[in-house]
Amino acid sequence: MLFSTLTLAAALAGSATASPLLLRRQGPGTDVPATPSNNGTAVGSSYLNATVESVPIGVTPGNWSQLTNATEPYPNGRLFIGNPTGNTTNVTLAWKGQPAGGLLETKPDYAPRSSFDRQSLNLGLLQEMIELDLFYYLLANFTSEDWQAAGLTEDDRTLTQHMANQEIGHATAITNMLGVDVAPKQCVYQYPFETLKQGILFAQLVTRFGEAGTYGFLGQMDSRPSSQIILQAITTEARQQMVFRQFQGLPAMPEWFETGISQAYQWTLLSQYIRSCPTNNPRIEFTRFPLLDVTNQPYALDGTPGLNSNYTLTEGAGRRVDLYWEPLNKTVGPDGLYVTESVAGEPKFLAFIDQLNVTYAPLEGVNLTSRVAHAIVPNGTVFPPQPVVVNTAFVAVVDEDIFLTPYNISLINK
Ligand SMILES: *[C@@H]1O[C@H](CO)[C@@H](O)[C@H](O)[C@H]1NC(C)=O
Ligand SMILES: *[C@@H]1O[C@H](CO)[C@@H](O)[C@H](O)[C@H]1NC(C)=O
Ligand SMILES: *[C@@H]1O[C@H](CO)[C@@H](O)[C@H](O)[C@H]1NC(C)=O
Ligand SMILES: *[C@@H]1O[C@H](CO)[C@@H](O)[C@H](O)[C@H]1NC(C)=O
Ligand SMILES: *[C@@H]1O[C@H](CO)[C@@H](O)[C@H](O)[C@H]1NC(C)=O
Ligand SMILES: *[C@@H]1O[C@H](CO)[C@@H](O)[C@H](O)[C@H]1NC(C)=O
Ligand SMILES: *[C@@H]1O[C@H](CO)[C@@H](O)[C@H](O)[C@H]1NC(C)=O
Ligand SMILES: *[C@@H]1O[C@H](CO)[C@@H](O)[C@H](O)[C@H]1NC(C)=O
Ligand SMILES: *[C@@H]1O[C@H](CO)[C@@H](O)[C@H](O)[C@H]1NC(C)=O
Ligand SMILES: *[C@@H]1O[C@H](CO)[C@@H](O)[C@H](O)[C@H]1NC(C)=O
Ligand SMILES: *[C@@H]1O[C@H](CO)[C@@H](O)[C@H](O)[C@H]1NC(C)=O
Ligand SMILES: CC(=O)N[C@H]1CO[C@H](CO)[C@@H](O)[C@@H]1O
Repeated sequence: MLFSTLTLAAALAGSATASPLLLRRQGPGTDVPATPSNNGTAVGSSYLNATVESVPIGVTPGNWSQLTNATEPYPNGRLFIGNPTGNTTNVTLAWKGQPAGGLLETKPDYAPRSSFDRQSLNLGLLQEMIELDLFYYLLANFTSEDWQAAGLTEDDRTLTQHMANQEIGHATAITNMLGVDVAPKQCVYQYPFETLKQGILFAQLVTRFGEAGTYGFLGQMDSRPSSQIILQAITTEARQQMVFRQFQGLPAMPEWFETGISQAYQWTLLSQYIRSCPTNNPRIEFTRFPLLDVTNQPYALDGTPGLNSNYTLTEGAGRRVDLYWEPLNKTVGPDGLYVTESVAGEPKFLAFIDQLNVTYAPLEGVNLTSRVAHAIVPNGTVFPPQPVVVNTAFVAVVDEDIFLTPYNISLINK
């Protein structure tokens, strides 16, 4: 869907023996003077004493009169500047200082409580383990000189090693939740890249769909204690995704909201890169849809590393997206144990899943024999002026343009 694997046939076996680098002490990189200019003493003043006053734009101190549409200083400003006119305060407490309600468990048990939980964690663990393999692979397969040629430093390699080590922590936590004897184990992977730049782009896309696939189910887990730990892991992975964006010099975060997708979409995107797993690994029960390939997708292979840029890959709204999809009933991996499935009728719309929104564009030029179509990226806002389709958008071919919101997005699979 996101990475043109259908056209990039190159498949590299993941190296299970990738030798880690020695993690050196954190410190200045080669471009940074070894001695801090402040001689190691703290700079700045105490944060406990206020020194300046800041008044919200559009009001004068002491006057909270409601803004009007005409006077709001920015879109929606009238929604959060002014004096509230209602009062919903409820003084019932659970204990002193703690409002009543919430779903706290005082003796949490960090284990799956349903098949939904277990399957979601199985999938999540497969995701952690490909990332673990991939990050080590990028270090083991490409030399310091390769990294330098891509504009990346020894510190960037060290950071990548650190991110691989984070995956050890995440995989350990999920394995403990599932039970060591029944948790899925590491597989053999096939990667669609040859150069380091392509590998970094791939790592960014992998962390992106891992992140989005997790946001899609976290709030639905029967085991809230488990979801808490997954939340704290996926937040770290979101930062990894951003690091890989910055390694490419992409805009750091053009979105206002991160995107959630269903587990089935995550599994569809992930499974193509898993060649073979240990025979007793649990079967993933989420649907493996036919992969969707965007055949005119631009990729950022000419960027230079940086914190942020204005670099735009696409024209956004109005751009034509060309599609090709796999057939149904195709035998697919890992190990040829899955087939592509869907309960959808004839393809009618392209769903753009991005930020808080699922927006649809009519499919044009549909050819069910060659399995191609195209659609135009829709123009809409999340909240004005933020466009809905920015950054890595997820797309799906669907038969109906049903209204969906972030919490019920997995209904799209039905
Ligand atoms: C740091 O220490 C050196 C050596 O004592 C001194 O020459 C320099 O002025 C100091 N720099 C600052 C910013 O205090
Ligand atoms: C805050 O400012 C007051 C007055 O200048 C000073 O006496 C006090 O020590 C300051 N407090 C802190 C924590 O810096
Ligand atoms: C508060 O602001 C409103 C809107 O600008 C203005 O009409 C009103 O006179 C102001 N009231 C005071 C007390 O300044
Ligand atoms: C102010 O904005 C709201 C929400 O967009 C709209 O419903 C209303 O008609 C607007 N009022 C005026 C006077 O433009
Ligand atoms: C809001 O309601 C609560 C509970 O009735 C009350 O204690 C509080 O004073 C009210 N606040 C205001 C600003 O009226
Ligand atoms: C206040 O909260 C308590 C505890 O959640 C609830 O039982 C009660 O109905 C609430 N009162 C109002 C007025 O909503
Ligand atoms: C990036 O975009 C901003 C806002 O449009 C603009 O001010 C800035 O000059 C742009 N940077 C470059 C390098 O063009
Ligand atoms: C998207 O819609 C906005 C607001 O209607 C409009 O200003 C903008 O030109 C549109 N962009 C495209 C690419 O159609
Ligand atoms: C897929 O396989 C199922 C079961 O073998 C069969 O009923 C169905 O017609 C097949 N669909 C396609 C599109 O080949
Ligand atoms: C659909 O694709 C097939 C296979 O490429 C081709 O033979 C056929 O002409 C196409 N149909 C239309 C309506 O373009
Ligand atoms: C996007 O989602 C937000 C939040 O639910 C909603 O307010 C907005 O209307 C949606 N935009 C579109 C174009 O559907
Ligand atoms: C250092 C190293 O292992 N480099 C290999 C990385 O992968 C490419 C593509 O398979 C090989 O050509 C390199 O030899």
